[in-house]
Amino acid sequence: MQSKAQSAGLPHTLVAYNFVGGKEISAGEAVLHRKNPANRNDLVTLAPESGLTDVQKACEAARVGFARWSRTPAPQRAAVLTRLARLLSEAKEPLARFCSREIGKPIREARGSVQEAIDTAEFFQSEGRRLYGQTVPSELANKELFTYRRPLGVVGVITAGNFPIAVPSWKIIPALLCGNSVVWKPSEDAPGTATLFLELFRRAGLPDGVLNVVHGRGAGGAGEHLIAMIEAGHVDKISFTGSTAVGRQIGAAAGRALQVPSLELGGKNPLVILADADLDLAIEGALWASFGTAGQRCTSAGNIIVDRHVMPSVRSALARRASELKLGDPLDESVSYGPLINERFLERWIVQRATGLEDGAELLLDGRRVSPGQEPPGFAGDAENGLYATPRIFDRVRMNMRIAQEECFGPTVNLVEVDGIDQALAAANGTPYGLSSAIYTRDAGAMLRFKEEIRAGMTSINNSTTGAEAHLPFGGNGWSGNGTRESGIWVLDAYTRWQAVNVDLSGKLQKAQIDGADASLQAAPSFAELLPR
Ligand code: UN1
Repeated sequence: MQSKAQSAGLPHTLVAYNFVGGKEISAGEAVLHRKNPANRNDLVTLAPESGLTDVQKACEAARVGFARWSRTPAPQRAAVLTRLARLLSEAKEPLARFCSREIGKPIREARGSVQEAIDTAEFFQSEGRRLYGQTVPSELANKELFTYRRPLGVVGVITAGNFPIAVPSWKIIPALLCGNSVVWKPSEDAPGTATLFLELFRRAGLPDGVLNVVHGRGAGGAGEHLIAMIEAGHVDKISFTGSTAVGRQIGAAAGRALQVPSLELGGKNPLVILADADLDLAIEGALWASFGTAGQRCTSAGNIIVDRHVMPSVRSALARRASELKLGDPLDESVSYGPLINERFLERWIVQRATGLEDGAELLLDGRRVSPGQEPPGFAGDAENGLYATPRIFDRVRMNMRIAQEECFGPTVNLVEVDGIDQALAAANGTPYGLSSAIYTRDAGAMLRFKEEIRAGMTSINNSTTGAEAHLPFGGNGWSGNGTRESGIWVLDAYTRWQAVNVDLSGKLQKAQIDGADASLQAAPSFAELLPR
């Protein structure tokens, strides 16, 4: 297949297209401009701003694609994933570099995020030869019972900008393997990365109409239109990664249509350090959980909950190590983190400083936007044109403060002092979220209690809150999601429905719960005969 993703006459600018029914559809009048967050003069991608009709057409094309794809044997569907895994491996470096330029993810992390998609494709290529149902014994003679996984239909996928390859792969790959067709609305922060990922799906040999892409904004744009398609009867399932507020809207629309959406939402993830912890390991983990990806992961640590006996050491080590982090151009292999993904995240992160101070928290490290003349030591970026921010650490934070409760994408973390495991657990469970969690301790009893009592979908023992592996269930509870999970065998339940089938070979009408029950009663001695007369 011929690809038309090309430069716009502007050097280095990629022109993204909508992809509907196997056809590339260029932008009309409304165009999204995606600029490099490390250098706002670098126009990375131009993409269509899709309207309601564009989204509707994509859903119609997906309905047509579904008819054929759902009847393609699962091992043949999986063969596309075998090729996709190979193509992703071959394209890993250029894809990672482009992703790094488009959203500012440090190049080492961008490679990791492509690897996550490779791992996912490899896992599900083999699942195509399983996708097991069950054989179940019948209560009646000459009768067989079976279960089958059936695809749902058209799946709408809406994804965020912070993991523009890994997270879409978690949704699109299993949805397709299960026999569904997809309409994908990628993040407006990463339309170019989405287009390159789509190109690989096309080259892997996906038939027309099976994967359709519509670009645009979420609120008031293509994302909102795709959600409207649920009640219009054009979409059978939505899978969404993004904010809790939007997740609630999707949940309401899906609920009215009696659908179960997959919702991966926000987090305010606790990382606990008990008094007996290996402190060097804990500081290393806390640093990576808080400031890796500039704190822009749904699994980033929000509250570092520290036993009072080790708080002085944790406070000084964390402040020192955070102030030594190297900020700069994400393509520089040596940087700890790059810019924020967009202005919106930067603005909210700036407001969070005032919110924390108003509520009585203290600044251990006063993270600020990097501006020309005010660069931190070792800074290796463009302060004038990049969206850079230095690490912020709030100290003496109490769990009832807004900064302890509200998610904030950006380099910021809170220190919360506690006394022992009971208080640590209360603080760790003290937000409405429940995505990821971590504890550092050498005490097996404390590990067990944390595993059993923490209300989070994911728990690390002596490891960071981030870095879930691609074949373990990923997802959260409370404000972090509706309990659906991504990845591994667990995600199959999100993209299939169970069908129960019975085959009766007896040649007569056998009545379940009636004929079988009577037959066993006749064989048993009569209960009445046992009673004295
Ligand atoms: C996200 O931020 O939406 O576990 C996903 C992690 C990554 C995925 C994060 N593998 O941190």
